[in-house]
Amino acid sequence: MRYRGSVLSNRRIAAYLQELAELVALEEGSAQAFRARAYEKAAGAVRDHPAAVAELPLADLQAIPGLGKATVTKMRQLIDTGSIDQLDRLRSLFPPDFIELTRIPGVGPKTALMLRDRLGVGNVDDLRAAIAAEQVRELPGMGARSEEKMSRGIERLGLHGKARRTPIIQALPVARECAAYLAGLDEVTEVQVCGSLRRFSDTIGDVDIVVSSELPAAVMAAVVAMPGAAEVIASGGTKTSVLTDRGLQVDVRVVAPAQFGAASVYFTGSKQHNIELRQRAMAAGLLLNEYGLEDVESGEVVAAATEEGVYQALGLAYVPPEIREGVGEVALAAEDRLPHLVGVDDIRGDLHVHSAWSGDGRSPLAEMIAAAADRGLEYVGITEHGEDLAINGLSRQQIAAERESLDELRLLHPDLTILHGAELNIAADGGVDYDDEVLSRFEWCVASVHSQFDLTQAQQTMRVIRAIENPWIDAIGHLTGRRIGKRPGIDLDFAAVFAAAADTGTALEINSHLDRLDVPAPALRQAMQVPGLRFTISTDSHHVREFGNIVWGVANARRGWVETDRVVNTLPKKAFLAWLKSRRSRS
Ligand code: DGT
Ligand code: CA
Ligand code: CA
Ligand code: ZN
Repeated sequence: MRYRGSVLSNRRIAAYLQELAELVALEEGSAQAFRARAYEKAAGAVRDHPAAVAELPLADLQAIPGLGKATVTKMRQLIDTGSIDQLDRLRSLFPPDFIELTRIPGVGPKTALMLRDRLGVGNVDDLRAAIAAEQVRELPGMGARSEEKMSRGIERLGLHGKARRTPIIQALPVARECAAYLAGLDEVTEVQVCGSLRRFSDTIGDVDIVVSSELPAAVMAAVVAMPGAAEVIASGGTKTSVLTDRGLQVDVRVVAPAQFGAASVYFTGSKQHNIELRQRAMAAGLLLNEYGLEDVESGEVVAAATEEGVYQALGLAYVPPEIREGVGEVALAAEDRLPHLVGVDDIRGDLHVHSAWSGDGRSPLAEMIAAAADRGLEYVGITEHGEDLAINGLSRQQIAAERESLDELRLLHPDLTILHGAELNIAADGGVDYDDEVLSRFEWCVASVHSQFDLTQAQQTMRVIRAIENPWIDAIGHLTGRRIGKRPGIDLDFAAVFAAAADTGTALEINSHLDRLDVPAPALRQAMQVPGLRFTISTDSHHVREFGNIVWGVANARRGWVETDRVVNTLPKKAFLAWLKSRRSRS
């Protein structure tokens, strides 16, 4: 019998297995980490399996590579009953509030358990109180410095009180689902996601959606009944706020179709951008609000239906949403001197791509390359992990074998230039994997920090600059190593790093993964002040599906005011290869 008569998708089953892996790791500690890894691996296998695994007979399930016997038993239970006993037990042992503790730097699973057993700490707020009372320093292995490190981590992650913000990777799918639901309503004419999410901020306070309709009451009723709305905070004639089951607030506002543009401008913000628009309006004898732009004296509406119309009537070039932050863009728009922001269509190559040769790669090399070719890319850098990365890295023998297999793939895809490269690991002292002999044979090297996130700013800056100065390294991958909302980035002297990168012609990667968006946008704005500094925008794909993430990297670059001519993978193939050659012969 099947749970509620519906078939569980592979994605759902994989999510259960992933959660199981995380909780098992918490319970068992590092000694049993292999069990957690087994579930993690199984999750990947299920996610990537072409057929719906919930419909497979037991024997076929067991035949899927990556699925052990114990895992298959758990999956059967899930498919038949809708839950897994072990998972239920672990969930009650480790509620989400408790797990959140383990994201704080300096609080591993062991420490979190000790905090709970000895001090009754069950969530981040409890921990803050315990730190304030100087109780944590009394525990074995802890001290005043551990307390300091934990409270800094709590601040930097934004894990406290009202300032709690949702990482964009969680907010975006919620917003998309809500927007799709609203767009499907008969009464709704147009839908626009606004607020910080449209500006592509990396964390989101709440989701703002503007819809246009002639029948606001019907729309508001539909919002209250929206699937995924766990609680209604407030519902009025034109605005309804709901909370999703994960605690994210969604504000939906309805306006008449004739006012849709003005409302979209107003609720996209930012507050400071809006203030500057209103000041400009006032100076011209106009009044700007969420209903439109009108002439103060005559009361006549000058613009309201479209955003373009509103900006135009204010004498401004259209300001792309990603840079509506009130940091100088309005003045530039008035002079028609807005930056020429990089666009998705400008991207011609992807320079950070893994395949199943890497331990964490999920699609075979041939499929990754075919996918790159299908996307119409002119060049691709295959960058498997260097050998210093435990489990995932490649030995010299594997590198040689991969290089050989590329010959055939190049024949299959004559229009795609395939660079055989690597993603090297920047060690604490700034050194990288392999020796010069191996390094000299790579055609493209990215180098990234994957360890030692807690060094001092001086140490981190030194290690990254040493990598930048390494003649074999063409680009620095995900510069800060942050995972938004989970791990703060390494502490860097950006000015020093940017100067070194400009000097050596080493590019800085803008990593597209929604969890990373690294280099962060504020640092990009700073980097754009440094003449000669170049960027790559790459996906860091581990699966064929991830090439599409390029849109997020580009959006983040736009938010950082990055212009097309600064991004080397917007160059046509010939020009790109010439750039690469010139920077490689410089060393
Ligand atoms: P968030 O939600 O903290 O990530 O940031 P935003 O920018 O989405 O801010 P939010 O949700 O408070 O407001 C949405 C937009 O509405 C904001 O970008 C600017 C605009 N706005 C302008 N004036 C006002 C106002 O007086 N009240 C509110 N609620 N919003 C305003
Ligand atoms: Ca918002
Ligand atoms: Ca809001
Ligand atoms: Zn990496």
